[in-house]
Amino acid sequence: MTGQDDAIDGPTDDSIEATIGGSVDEEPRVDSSAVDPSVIDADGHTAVVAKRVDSGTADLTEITQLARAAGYEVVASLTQTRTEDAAFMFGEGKVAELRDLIRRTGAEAVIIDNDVGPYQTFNIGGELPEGVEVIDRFTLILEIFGQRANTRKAQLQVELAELRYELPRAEAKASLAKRDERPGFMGLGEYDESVERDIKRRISEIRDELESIADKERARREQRRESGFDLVALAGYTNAGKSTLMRQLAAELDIDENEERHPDLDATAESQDMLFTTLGTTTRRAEMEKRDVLLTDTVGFIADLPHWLVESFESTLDSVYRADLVLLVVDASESVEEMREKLVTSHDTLYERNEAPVVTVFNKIDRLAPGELADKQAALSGLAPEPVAVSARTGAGVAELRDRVEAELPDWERERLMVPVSDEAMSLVSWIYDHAHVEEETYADEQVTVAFEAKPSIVARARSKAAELAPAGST
Ligand SMILES: Nc1nc2c(ncn2[C@@H]2O[C@H](COP(=O)(O)OP(=O)(O)OP(=O)(O)O)[C@@H](O)[C@H]2O)c(=O)[nH]1
Ligand SMILES: [Mg+2]
Repeated sequence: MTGQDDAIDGPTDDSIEATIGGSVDEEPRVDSSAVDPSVIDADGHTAVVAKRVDSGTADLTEITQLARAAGYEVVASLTQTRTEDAAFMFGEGKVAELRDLIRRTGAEAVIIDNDVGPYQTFNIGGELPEGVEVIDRFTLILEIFGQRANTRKAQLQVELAELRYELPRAEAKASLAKRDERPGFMGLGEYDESVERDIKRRISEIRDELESIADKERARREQRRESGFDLVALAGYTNAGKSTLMRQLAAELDIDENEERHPDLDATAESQDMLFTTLGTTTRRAEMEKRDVLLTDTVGFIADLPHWLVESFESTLDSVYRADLVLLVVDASESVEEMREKLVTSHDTLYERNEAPVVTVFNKIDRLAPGELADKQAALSGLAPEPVAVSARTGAGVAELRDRVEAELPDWERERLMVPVSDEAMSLVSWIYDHAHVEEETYADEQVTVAFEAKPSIVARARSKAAELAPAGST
C-alpha cells in the first residue's frame, strides 16, 4: 500500500454553490461509456465503475478487479477525461449520463476510481436514482478489507481506517448543520460535534489496542531472532504471487518443537486470482540449505491510497519493515509499464520505513515468451537491479532464489569452541545445533570441539555459555 496525501475537500463555498448550477468550462474530452449486455440481469450486487482522469485515457482494469474482489458484478463502465469539477468530480453532463446508465442497467452502486470528496459524494448521490450507493476507491478497498478481516487486529485496523475516513465527513456535516442553524437553536450542530468527539475517542482507543498488539509482535520477532531465525518478508503489489511463492519456499517439515512459540506458523496462505486475497500476516518456516529462515507473507501494496489508510495497517506492514531481508515480488507477466508503476508504488511504500535489504523477484515467468524476460529486465534495471526470475506456480528458479536469499542475509561468523565433555557441554552442543550450522563435532582427550557458523549474536551467546563451562575453552 502506498500513501498520497488525502485531499478530502473542506467545506468550501465553491463546492456547495456549484451544486445549484455553477458550471465549469469543459476541456476537450476522451469519453466513453460501455454496457456489458451479458451481465445486465445478474443477481447480487451490481455496479457501474467510473473514473475521471485529467489527461490521457482512464484505465478501469484495476477498479474493476477491486469491485469484483468486493463481490460486485460490474455491469457497465464510464470514463471521462477533463479537469476535476469541484461539485461533481465529473462534468455535470457526465453525471447525467451516469444516471441514465444506472437506470438502464439497474445497477445498485456506482464505484468511482477517484478521490471523491464528501461534498462531491453527496452531490453525485443527489443526481442518481434513489438508493444508489456512491462508492469511491478507498471505501471499496475498506469494504474488501472489512469482508476479509478475520482477526482482532485486522478488524481493529479496518475500523480505524473507517473512522479516519469518516472523521472529515462528520466535520463537513457538522459545518453544514451549523450553516442552517438559527441563532439560539443549537440542536443539530451540537449533536454533530458530539459525533466528531466520539469518533476521535474511539480512534484513540483503537490506536492504544493496536499499539499493544504491535508490542507483542515486536517481542515475538526479537524472540525469533534470538532463537537464530532470520526473518524474510514477502512484499509486493497485490496479486503479484506472494502467497503462492510462500508455499514454494515453505518447508514441508513441521515445526512441532516450536509450535508453542510460533502460534501463527501453521496457518496457510491462500492464493487466488483476486486482489487482496491476503489481509493478515502468515509466517512459515522456509526450507533453506543452512540458515533457519522464517518467511512472512502479508497484505499487498496498491497505488493511490491515502496515508491514513496505510497508517491504519502500519503494524501489519511492520513484518515487512522490520525483516532481515525483503523479497519484493513483481508479476513479470504484465507489461513493462504496469510493472514499472507497481515497482514505483512498492518502493514508495518501502522507502521511508524499511530497514532491510531488498531483493526483487520477477514472478510468473512461466507466462513469458522467449526473450521477454531479458527485455523486461533490461527495461527495468534501474528500479529492479539483478532480479531473480521465478515461477511460483511451476517452481522454476526457486532453487536460485533460495541461494540468493542465503547470500543476501547478513553474514554469519565462524567459530570453534572446545569444552570439557560433561552433561552441560552436551546440552551446549545441542543448543548450537539448534541455533547454528555445525560444520564439525569432534571428541579428543575428554574435550569436545564444535566448529560452526552462525549469526554474530548467536556466536556471542555460544561463547559466553562455553566460558561458563570452561573459562579458557575458546580457541
Ligand atoms: N501463471 C502463474 N500464475 C501465478 C504464479 N504465481 C502466482 N500465480 C497466480 O497469481 C494469482 C495471485 O497469486 P497470490 O499468490 O494469491 O498473490 P498475492 O501476491 O499473495 O496476492 P494478494 O494476497 O491478493 O495480495 C493466483 O491466481 C496465482 O495462482 C506463477 O508463477 N505463474
Ligand atoms: Mg496473498
